[in-house]
Amino acid sequence: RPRVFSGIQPTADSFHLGNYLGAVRHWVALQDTHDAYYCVVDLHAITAGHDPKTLKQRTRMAAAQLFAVGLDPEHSTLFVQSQVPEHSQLAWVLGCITGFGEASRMTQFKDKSQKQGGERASVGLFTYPILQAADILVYQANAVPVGEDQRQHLELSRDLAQRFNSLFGQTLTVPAPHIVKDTAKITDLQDPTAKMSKSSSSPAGIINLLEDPARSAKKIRSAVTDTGREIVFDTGTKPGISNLLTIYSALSGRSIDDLVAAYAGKGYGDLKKDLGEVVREFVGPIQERTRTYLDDPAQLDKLLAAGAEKARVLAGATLRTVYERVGFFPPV
Ligand code: AQP
Repeated sequence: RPRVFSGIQPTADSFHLGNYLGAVRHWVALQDTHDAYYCVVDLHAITAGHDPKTLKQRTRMAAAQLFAVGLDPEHSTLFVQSQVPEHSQLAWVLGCITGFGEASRMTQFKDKSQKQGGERASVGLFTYPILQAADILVYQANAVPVGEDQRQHLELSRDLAQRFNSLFGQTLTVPAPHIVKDTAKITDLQDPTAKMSKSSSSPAGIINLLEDPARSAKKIRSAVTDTGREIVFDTGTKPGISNLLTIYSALSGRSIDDLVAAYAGKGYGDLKKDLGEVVREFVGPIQERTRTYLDDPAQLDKLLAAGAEKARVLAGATLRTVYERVGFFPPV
């Protein structure tokens, strides 16, 4: 079976609908057809400053949500990045074959470092995409389910795999992006031309999986919509309504065409009210299952430890070959 790898940062208490629809939902689908490795990337989560206690709690919350939305430990491997040291070890090697200019071209670094005051941004934030490449390559993953915003980072992972192979001999699998077009970018409810984002959206722009659905419904009612009154799907001229239709369609399983036909002659208010209800029905069971996992942290930690153990078998094998090809001394 082809292998997939993907990761998510524990940088907030809850995932938002962009994380879920752009990435995590596909993780669940792929576990039936692929050899699936998924990771809560806590090493990435310290690149922009953090609170140690919150980090541990958010790591558990991320894992609980992932199990709650349908990751099944029998069908996929879920683990915490810092429990598998091979990620960092491979990242060092990859960092040594990455050009400084090449890393400087990453647009996410440019955006995020600006927010951190330019020069004061951490070196960890700068090398973030190299660690991400190591995450993927250490599992020899064939495909990586991510949202559109991660395309450039994935391109770097491919370049680094190819470069390593040409320098040291065929070792690393070159991964392909797995980006599902329909939900590749969920946008901010208050600024429908920007992506919904933990770090840059205002609270009113984000729908969180774990928030009170009444709050989500209120945010949807206040979502910025477009001029005109007709409900049509056109991301160019109607980004606000199109975003709401995308979310509605993905959560309800109804096609966009079906929704547009159903709302012909109705107003934005009707669509928003119904979408609030769709969100409520969708998140209810997820919130309940998440609570069940969080109520038993010892059991949750055990599931994650088992995941890490399984991940280390694969990661260790890749790292041993990499070390040997690079010319390091054999392990003592
Ligand atoms: N708005 C989005 N639409 C579609 N997919 C999205 N993803 C994130 N936002 C959207 C996808 O979610 C996955 C998790 O990525 P992450 O944990 O690295 O978070 P992120 O990309 O950093 O998510 P945020 O919310 O946007 O956080 P900040 O603000 O820190 O950048 C990835 O696969 C991503 O593509």
